[in-house]
Amino acid sequence: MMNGDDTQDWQPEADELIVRSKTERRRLARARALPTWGETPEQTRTRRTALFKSQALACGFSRVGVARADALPQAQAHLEAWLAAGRHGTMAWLADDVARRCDPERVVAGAQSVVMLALDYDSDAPRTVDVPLQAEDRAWISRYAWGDDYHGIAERRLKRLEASLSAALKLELGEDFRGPRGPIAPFKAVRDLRWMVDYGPALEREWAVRAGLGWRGKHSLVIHPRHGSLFFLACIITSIDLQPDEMLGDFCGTCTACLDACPTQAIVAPYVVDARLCISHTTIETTGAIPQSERHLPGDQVFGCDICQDVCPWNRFSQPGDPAFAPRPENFAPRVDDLLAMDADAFARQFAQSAVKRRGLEGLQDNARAVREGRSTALRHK
Ligand code: B12
Ligand code: SF4
Ligand code: SF4
Repeated sequence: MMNGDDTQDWQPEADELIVRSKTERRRLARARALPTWGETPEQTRTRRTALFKSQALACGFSRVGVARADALPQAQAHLEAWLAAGRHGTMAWLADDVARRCDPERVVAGAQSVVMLALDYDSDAPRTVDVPLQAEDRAWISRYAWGDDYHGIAERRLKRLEASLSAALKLELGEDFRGPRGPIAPFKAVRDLRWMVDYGPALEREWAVRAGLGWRGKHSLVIHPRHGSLFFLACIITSIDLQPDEMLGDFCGTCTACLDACPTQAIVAPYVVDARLCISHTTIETTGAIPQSERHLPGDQVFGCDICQDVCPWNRFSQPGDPAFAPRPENFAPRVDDLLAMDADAFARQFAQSAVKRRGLEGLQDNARAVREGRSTALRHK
């Protein structure tokens, strides 16, 4: 497969493909991802699936899986019940346009496939449960925020992936490209391929499970049998027909370690998290100061929470992930005093690249105060 630059200066003449020899045509077809004459629809699908997957890995994603872009009526019912119970807390945006979130066709006209991408972020650094945080007056920043913010990393890689797919496919899809519901304009990435990470209109875990990237653990996160759950997800919805992957089984069995360990009982039932009780919500999603009624929730966690994943047996053997997420030493279990003494410049220096910047200096210091209050009063939940 050639990359975009290789194909840019090549324009087919009207009868160029006809006069070339069969071998030459095949070579060209392979090189430029043109459909080989005589290729069956199944072969085209297989070839395009291989293209998506190889390019995704080449762009730096750890794993990739494909699901059929079906509507998700059952997931929609679950989501609506979850929202109706108010479990989304302050994240009002999650209730916007629920139908769109549960039907890829509403995101990309003629959607046929959902491509799910994983980005591993584990490291050799210890788990929450192994660090004597209180003894040293330290607080926990979630593992996902120790290195670079995954939104920026994933977006850059998704843009590269989109560019390389567009370059490889535009010649063969070109003017002839039709979606399943009638004509669609010539291949345009915005129309026929839309990527998103985190905040887009897609239930990423539902798709990841369907795309064979793992199963939904009882803590609600997706777990892979060899890679654990410490990976981010990104998503591409496309009108291109790709070969779906097999789903994996559910290997939680009778284990309840995450439910038992959650200090705030936020996992209200297997697979269901009430965000209002989840420390991650309190310490990341709160705007301004944490309300009085919630100040007992953070415990030792000053930003995000890893407890339910750190006790999960499937994370015991996970390997260090992408170097972009390697921990910066200063972000690992910082001292509460240091956070409270921080000024705007120090905050920018330490967290400019990290997801922590989202909470802002004042927010982070309010989180740190809540940790301190919990330690000095009977507010602690454990
Ligand atoms: C909102 C949100 C949160 C909220 C709510 C969490 C939650 N469990 O829903 C808060 C702020 C608490 C949160 C916390 C975290 N998050 Co978050 N979050 C999201 C976000 C943006 C949307 C999730 C969503 O739609 N929730 C609503 C619920 C209802 O959706 P759902 O769980 O998918 O819904 C299905 C199931 O609940 C099921 N269902 C509902 N009821 C029932 C009942 C039964 C019986 C069954 C079987 C099923 C079932 O049906 C629903 C529809 O399929 C996603 C990104 C995305 N766009 O998907 C990231 C995402 C899920 N978060 C992620 C991460 C990493 C985290 C944290 C680990 C961060 C941290 N260290 O602090 C924690 C983990 C907390 C936890 N245990 O869930 C990753 C997960 C990666 C993975 N391997 O799974 C995601 C995918 C972001 C990303 N792009 O990587 N998060
Ligand atoms: S992230 Fe923390 S608070 Fe939220 S469900 Fe997991 S253990 Fe509970
Ligand atoms: S801790 Fe146990 S129950 Fe929870 S997700 Fe992991 S294996 Fe499943």
